Amino acid sequence: MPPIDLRSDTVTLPTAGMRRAMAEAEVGDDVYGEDPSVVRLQERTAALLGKPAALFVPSGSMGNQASMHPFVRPGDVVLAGAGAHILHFEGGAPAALSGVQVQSLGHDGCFDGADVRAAIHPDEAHYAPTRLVAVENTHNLSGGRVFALDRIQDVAAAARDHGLHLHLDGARLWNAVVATGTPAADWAEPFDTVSVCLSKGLGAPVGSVVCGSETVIRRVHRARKLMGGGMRQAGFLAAAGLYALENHIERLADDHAAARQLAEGLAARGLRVDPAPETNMVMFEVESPAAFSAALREREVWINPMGPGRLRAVTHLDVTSDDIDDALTRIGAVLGAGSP
Ligand code: TLP
Repeated sequence: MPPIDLRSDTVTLPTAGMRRAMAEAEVGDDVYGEDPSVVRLQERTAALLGKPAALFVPSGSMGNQASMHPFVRPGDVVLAGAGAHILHFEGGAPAALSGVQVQSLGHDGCFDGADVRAAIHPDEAHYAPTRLVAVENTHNLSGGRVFALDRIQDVAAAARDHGLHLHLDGARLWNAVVATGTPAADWAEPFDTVSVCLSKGLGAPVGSVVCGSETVIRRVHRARKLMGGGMRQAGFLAAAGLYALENHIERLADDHAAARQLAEGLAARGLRVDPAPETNMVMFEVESPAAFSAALREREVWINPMGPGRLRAVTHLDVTSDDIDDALTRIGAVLGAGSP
């Protein structure tokens, strides 16, 4: 029985076309700025996001951390939505690498300008300076939720009024683009820095790109160096990213349809689940997520627990609609066995 891996959209393997693009990539030493494939990837991503400049980085985590590091000082406060990846899943990097504290806002990963205004500390000696606002779109822990554009604009206005740097963790911005039909540049417009991933739904093996103004990206470049993220013949990876941008954005609609198919099937089997996920993630509730995940694993359905009482299933390039039907049959068998 072949495994059906729904742990994350990070598990995809490069397609034949992507492998060919990698094998044939023109490369050079990117620390000297001499890798033509990296330069092309940066230019292409910057154009898609409507920003003047871009920088290829090894991971989404580094994209976020290198985007924040130059614009904060130790002791500062970063405001971010409840459940933000930067707070929960980056190994404490905001504190460890930049000395900042992250303060959560709102519910389900989303918040409003009023939340930002209310959270900003007074300019008085008792308080840590509030310096930066980070938005995550789509929002992972709330199940791939899209952060509505009008709310982002409201947040951006509040940030601008108070001179705060505005960062977008757009690891899955492409999913928001496809789910809403709103172009990437519109989502990116209010932000000073935007980090987008190539290695989530787009199916590239490695890499993210940070976009912003020339001045901002020069500073992010220094932070990337500081964090050890300069790469040499990185064009092999950039070629995979370019291939992904050309070939794998529109097809995210298939992942969204597969997520809806899975959610409807789980609801039909009596599980507590949002039957209409917005993008490619399905959160569902069980009493013992670890035991349920282990029972699924025995039947070769790989789904990880995600927070108390919940599991997260993610659809991606390497699962088909038939795989979802198979997964539902196997999940039904686990439930039928009274487990757990
Ligand atoms: N998310 C991973 C895990 O780290 C949880 C996943 O499986 O979803 N921002 C967001 C919103 C992310 O979801 C992730 C990865 C990152 C940043 C970090 O990207 P990488 O893993 O490339 O450092």
